[in-house]
Amino acid sequence: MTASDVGSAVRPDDLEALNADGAVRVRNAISENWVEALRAGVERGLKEPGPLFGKLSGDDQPGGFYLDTWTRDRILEFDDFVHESNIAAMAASCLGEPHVRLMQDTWFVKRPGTVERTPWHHDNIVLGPFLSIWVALDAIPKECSLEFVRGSHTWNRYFMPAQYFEQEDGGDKALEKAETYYNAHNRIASIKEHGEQGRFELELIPDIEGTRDQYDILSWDMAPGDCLIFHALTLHGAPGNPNPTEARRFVTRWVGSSAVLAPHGGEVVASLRAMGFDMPIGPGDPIRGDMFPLLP
Ligand SMILES: O=C(O)CCC(=O)C(=O)O
Repeated sequence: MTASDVGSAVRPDDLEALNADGAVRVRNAISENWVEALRAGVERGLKEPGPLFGKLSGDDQPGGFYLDTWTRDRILEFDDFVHESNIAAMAASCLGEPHVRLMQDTWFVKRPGTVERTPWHHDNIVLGPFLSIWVALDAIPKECSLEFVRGSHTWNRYFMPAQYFEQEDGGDKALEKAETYYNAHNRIASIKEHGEQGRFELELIPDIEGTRDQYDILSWDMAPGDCLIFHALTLHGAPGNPNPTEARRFVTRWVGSSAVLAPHGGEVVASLRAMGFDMPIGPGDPIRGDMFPLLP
C-alpha cells in the first residue's frame, strides 16, 4: 500500500519541514491512476484552451511554456481529482483544518527544450492560510524543477511581480511606479478598509536569479506522483526544460477558513468576472462560492 492509498500522504516530519522551510517534497503522494488522469486532462487542456490559457514562451523560442487556470469545470479529470483523490486531505492536514477550500486549479507544461524560466514570485492574492500542492506528472530533475527560497515565507514581506510595471516602460522607474501605484490603490486604502489585516506593503521582488548565491535555494528531483507543497509566501520560480522529455505539472491551491481576498485583489476579481468567472468576493472577503468548494 502506498501513502496515496491511505488519505493524506503528509507525515508529521513533512509538516515540520513545510512550516520551517516554506516548502517540502512528498514522494509518491499521488497514485499512478490519478497521474495518468491528470496527464490526459493537461493534453486536452492544451487542445481546448480556456479564457486564462497562456503561452509564456515566445513563438521564436524552442519548446513551449504553457499554462491554463480554473479549467476543472470543463476538464472533468481535474474535477474528479480534487473531489475524489487524497489531494484535499493532504491540504487539510497541512493547514490543520478538517475542511479546506480549493482556491485554484492550474497546470503548467514545459515542452522539451523550453528555455523560458518561471519568474521568481510568490502568491499574495489571498491573505491568511494559503498553500499550493504541485504534482509532477513527468520525471523532472532537480535542475529544472520548481525552486524555493528557503524560509522566505517568514520574512513578512510581500512582493509583487515587477514584470507588470517593467512591461509598461521597459524597466525604467519600475520601482517608483510600483510604489506610487500601491500607495494610491492599496496600502493606504487597505489599512483604512481592512484594519491590521490590510497592513502590508508590496515591494518589487529582488533579483534572485542574478544573485542566487545570496539565497538558500531548495529544489528536488521529482518523479511522477511526487508533490511539492509550499506556503503561498515562499518565493518560488523554475528553470526551463532543457531535457528531451515533457515537464508537466498540475497545481491546486488551498485556503483555510480565515483566508481573505487581499486588498489588491479587487482588480483581479473584477477582470475575472468580466471573463465570465463566478467570483462573488471582493477585497477583505472570506473565500466563498461555488468556484471555491469546501473539501474533502
Ligand atoms: O511549475 C511552474 O513552473 C510554476 C509553478 C508556480 O509558480 C506555482 O504553482 O505557483
